[in-house]
Amino acid sequence: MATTTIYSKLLLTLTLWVAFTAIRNNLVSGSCARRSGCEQICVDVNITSGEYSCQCRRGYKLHTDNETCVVSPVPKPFLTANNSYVELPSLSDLVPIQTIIELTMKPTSLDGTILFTGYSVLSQTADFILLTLEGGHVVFRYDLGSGPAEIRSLQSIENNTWISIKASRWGRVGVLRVNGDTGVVGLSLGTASRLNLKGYLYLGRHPSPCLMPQFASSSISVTGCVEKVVINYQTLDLNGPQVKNFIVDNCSPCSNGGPCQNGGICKDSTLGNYMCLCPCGFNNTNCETAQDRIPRIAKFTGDGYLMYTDDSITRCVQGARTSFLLTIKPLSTSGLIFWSGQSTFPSVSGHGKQFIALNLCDGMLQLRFNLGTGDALVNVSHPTLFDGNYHTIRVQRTGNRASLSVGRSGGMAISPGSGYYLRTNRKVYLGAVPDMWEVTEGRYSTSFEGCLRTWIFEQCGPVVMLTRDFYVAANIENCLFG
Ligand SMILES: [Ca+2]
Repeated sequence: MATTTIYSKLLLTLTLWVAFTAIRNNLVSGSCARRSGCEQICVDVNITSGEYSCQCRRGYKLHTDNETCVVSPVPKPFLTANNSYVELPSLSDLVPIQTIIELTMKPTSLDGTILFTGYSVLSQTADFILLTLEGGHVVFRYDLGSGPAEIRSLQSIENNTWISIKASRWGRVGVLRVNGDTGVVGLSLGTASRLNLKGYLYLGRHPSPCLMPQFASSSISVTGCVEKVVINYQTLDLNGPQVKNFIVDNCSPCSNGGPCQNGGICKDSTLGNYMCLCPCGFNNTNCETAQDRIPRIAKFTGDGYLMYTDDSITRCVQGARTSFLLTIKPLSTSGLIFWSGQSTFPSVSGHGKQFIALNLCDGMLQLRFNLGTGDALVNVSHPTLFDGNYHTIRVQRTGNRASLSVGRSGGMAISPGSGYYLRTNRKVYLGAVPDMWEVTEGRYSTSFEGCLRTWIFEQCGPVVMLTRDFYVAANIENCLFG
């Protein structure tokens, strides 16, 4: 009996030890766990190579040492909708004789309330201050109790550009300056000369526009980023503890499409920075430079991609067969060349999402696919793939059997399980896929660098005009000596 008890205890101890070791090994398996100097957040980039990246919490940004976090500028409010507002403490009696409002913003609409404080039908005083945009003109209205002043800017402002407004009054006399112009002068009616304010100060719309004076013709909020509000030389804290926000976002370089021109797509990168994905035919930081002609041979420089949705292309990729020839000139030894897959992770199957991908990995050409029953991989190395010439890659899949070849090198693989048909989201990418790490579930993180000359679907579809038949083209340049 006693022997059995001791044996049970030993077994239990052993089981616990095995379980503990398994958990511990699992915990320390990532690069972050093994070695990380990250001050706040560490993210494993590539567990095999030990690559990791440091990130910082909101309100901080990564120092140039890539490990420590430094306090970053507090985010500014972005009024996103016609009923957005930021509620700030009352100015009360700070501004009775003189009121100087300096406001910097980037409006994304040309009509609406910018700033309002004062009068409501509930308060005892008629005094108010109101700044609006009306058809692109800044209008400054105020009432000291005996009738309003209305001062309208001469110039109209442009949408989505930074403007600075300086609206001041001294006694009944008011001046409105926009973007440092010479200004327009006005005078309030009657004899009242002191501004007696009650109630909150609002950026954007008053939460109850029906309580505003009838002069406040605009019951909607202007939209856009508010950078700074200074009242009588005191900068207001737009993120203070008493501040309330309603439908307000943070300003970012990509707010409202950002600075990208000619249809470029703005992507926020690290805090305060952005990247423009330029459509075919345009390049430079903000896609502002038109290329002489749309490149016939697509050059990828590490941040570009082409996306196709045309049925004539997607039907040659998904289903029972995938078959195409792609002529490439790689300029770096790693990067995703081709991707088509499902959008969402099918949590039920346990085998990851379905996809087919062609990539370069340290000089090795790889074809990887998953038909819902596990990954299959073909590795092919070709001695002259990086000789600066074009090489034609052949990809062929019939059901669960696929082959990859370039020149005289080739290989094939059969995917595990019973999967036969490939289901994708009917999008086919060349060069990269946006949010690559997440979309490919960590399989790929590097974009293709090099040139793609031709893409031919054998036995299936068309000769694709790479730079004509796309649905989205981002940062594609011309391969000049292609
Ligand atoms: Ca008054």
